[in-house]
Amino acid sequence: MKIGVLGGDGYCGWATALYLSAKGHEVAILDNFVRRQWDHELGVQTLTPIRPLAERLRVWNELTGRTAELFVGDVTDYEFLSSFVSQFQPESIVHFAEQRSAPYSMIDRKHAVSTQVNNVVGTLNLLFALREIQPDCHLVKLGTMGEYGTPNIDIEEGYISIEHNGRKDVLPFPKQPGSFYHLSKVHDSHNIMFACKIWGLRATDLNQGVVYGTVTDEVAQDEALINRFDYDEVFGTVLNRFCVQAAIGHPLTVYGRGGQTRGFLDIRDTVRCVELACLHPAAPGECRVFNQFTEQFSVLQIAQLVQASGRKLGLTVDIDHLSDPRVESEDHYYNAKHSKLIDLGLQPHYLSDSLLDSLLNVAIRYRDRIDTSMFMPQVNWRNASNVRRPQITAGEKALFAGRAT
Ligand code: NAD
Ligand code: USQ
Repeated sequence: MKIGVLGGDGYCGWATALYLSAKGHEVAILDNFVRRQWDHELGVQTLTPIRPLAERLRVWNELTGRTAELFVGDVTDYEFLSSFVSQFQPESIVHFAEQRSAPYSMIDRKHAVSTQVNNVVGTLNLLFALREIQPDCHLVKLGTMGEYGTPNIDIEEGYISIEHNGRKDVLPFPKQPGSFYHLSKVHDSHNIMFACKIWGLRATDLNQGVVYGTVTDEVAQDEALINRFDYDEVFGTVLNRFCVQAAIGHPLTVYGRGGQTRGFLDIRDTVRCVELACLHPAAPGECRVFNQFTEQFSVLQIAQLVQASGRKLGLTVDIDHLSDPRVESEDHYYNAKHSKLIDLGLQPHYLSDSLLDSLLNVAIRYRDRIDTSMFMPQVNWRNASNVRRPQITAGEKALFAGRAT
């Protein structure tokens, strides 16, 4: 298939673009590198030294003889986005190109607004571009499990049958998101559902859980293809953060009691789920929702698993309970359905000792790049405006040290 990967310089997008390319699909990557700018703004960097996109794409194409293409630009720029759709004429578009950090969206008004403008306008532009230029193209949009929040009932895949005052209907599952970022995904979902209904577009909203891991078969083929491994308090996801903390003997930063339960998946399953969605497109006018995760854990369970694996590798791993900087339930019921991707053939990678060992080993390998000032949370949900202390990255410290001598 011809598949456009929007946000292909990012964590999920890069792994997905290479996987789809390796499977023989004709892939085009679109990105405006704004995520690299956000890292500069925050003074953070990925644990792994990622190369510039043009360089890693050239290495991939040379290594495999494929011809994955690159389009540099912003999805909130309609002229650019529509010219991409006209030129590439994709059969599927996988849309990862959003600001995806909950803490980033909670820093202050400016970051809340920029997150929602970037995400909602980008997706709205894409819906209009598809309608105008390529209405049969299947939109595979990355949503999030966090759209649902943590209701005291089972979470269905997108829709719920309700009986009310003697009448029945199937309605969108209620949404109770926990950050301005998660809210942007809810707004996207509503816009996508509406566009499918009025224009007959076809879409799959992948409500993804928290992703972990960094190595996929494709990025393992050359050091230049290495993927991101974020561990800072704004962009680092919880299991990746805990592995980096364990690698240098820093206590694991469990927020509150740690009973917060979420759906999780290995990045190797992210890429497979996306391909399954592309190969089995939604029908015209249909807006499907798949819950994209493979297992659910509480944050404390995750910390205990990392602790046990770390100890086997001879690491000292303590668990700290910090006051929770977020407003979220620390103990709650959680049971989310996730059978639709399994029905399409997904064979999950479950979180195992060997995977934790390999994640810890990646963290140990790059331990010289670990900056401990990125561990403690500085963005607090209760503040209207968070002042983040200026941070100096490990790389900058080395540069300054070099200059001083
Ligand atoms: P990421 O920040 O690593 O990658 C996002 C990419 O999109 C970046 O390369 C960025 O430069 C690009 N981008 C952002 N706005 C853009 C714009 N306006 N125009 C062009 N490019 C733009 O994020 P990720 O972890 O790969 O997440 C990708 C998607 O998956 C997001 O939509 C996120 O909400 C969703 N998701 C991620 C996770 C996770 O755990 N990482 C979990 C659930 C859902
Ligand atoms: N947490 C800790 N300690 C930490 C970091 C996080 O206890 O050091 C807790 C958080 O309080 C939260 C849970 O771990 O309860 C998950 O936090 P996270 O930062 O790993 O994930 P989250 O903010 O939910 O966001 C990530 C991605 C986002 C995606 C979401 C999927 O950044 O793009 O949408 O996972 S979901 O959680 O299902 O909404």
